[in-house]
Amino acid sequence: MIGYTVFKPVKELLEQAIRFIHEGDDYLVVSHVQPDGDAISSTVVIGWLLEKLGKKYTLINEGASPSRLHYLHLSDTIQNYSESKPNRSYKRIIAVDCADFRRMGDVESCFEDGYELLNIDHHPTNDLYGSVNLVFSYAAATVEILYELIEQAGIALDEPAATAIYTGLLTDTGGFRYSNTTPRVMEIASELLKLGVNGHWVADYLLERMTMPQLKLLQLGLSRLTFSEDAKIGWLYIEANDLSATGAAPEDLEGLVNYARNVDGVEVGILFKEMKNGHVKVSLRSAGSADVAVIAQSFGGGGHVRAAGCRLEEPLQQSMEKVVEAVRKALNE
Ligand SMILES: [Mn+2]
Repeated sequence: MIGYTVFKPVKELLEQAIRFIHEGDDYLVVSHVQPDGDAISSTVVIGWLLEKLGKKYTLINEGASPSRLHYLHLSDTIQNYSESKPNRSYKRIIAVDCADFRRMGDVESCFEDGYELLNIDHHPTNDLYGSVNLVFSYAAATVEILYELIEQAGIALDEPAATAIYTGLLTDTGGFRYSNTTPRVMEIASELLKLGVNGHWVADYLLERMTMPQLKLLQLGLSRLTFSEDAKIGWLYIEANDLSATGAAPEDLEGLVNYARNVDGVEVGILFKEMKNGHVKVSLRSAGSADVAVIAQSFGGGGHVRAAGCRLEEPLQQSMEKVVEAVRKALNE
């Protein structure tokens, strides 16, 4: 756990972040590679805030936004760095939902020398790489911190901003089901509903609806589901050409790992995703008895106690053996 908040009261840190936002007038807002619901929501909420304050800003991420999040206000203005690079550099950066500097990917190449960065995040593994760090690991999502920030700044939320915050909360709590669903999360969600957010529509659209390619990918994944002898570890894998074979989008992999973890008796579920370059992306989910953040960190990754990830520069088969073995060891400790 990051002990930073122990030394500085929350309010003081929020004020420091608000000063950072007021001081400049031209910002680059960036989230992590392969952005998820919280990443995109946080990006557009900062965009909304900067717009309110009359600041100039550019929203950018390495990689495309999940198409399902197109309904979010300003989401169509997020640039995809892999497709078009800005022909200028930026002095003031706001990074959201990025546990470490590398998570921003190549976007860092448009940071000016001597740049100043506001780091807003909720990952316990955040290494405080910003000039100002607003990092609260008790927050369920980065948007939860943004809600507190906007409230502290005395700015009234409207429905589009509220819908974005609600979206980030919903996705990072797995539909208000994970252990990070605190009383505070529900209080904030309640306030957002009062502002006109259509909670039923957002939940149905993001969590229930499936595209046909998404279903085909799920079928394929389930057909490969494997368990350890004691059935405490479950894992499945997706090969590099499976996405194109099924027509599924990268974001359709989200949630797949839960099918491995959700089985009675399983302590850790793992999804192995083979990338086009042969490297393997690993998602780990724990039912509670293993700290998967520690396991992910031992492979150079990170995350939370119950949800973490890492990458291995090794073939799929070897990666699976290594990670399953590390999980086995962790469970037997
Ligand atoms: Mn998040």
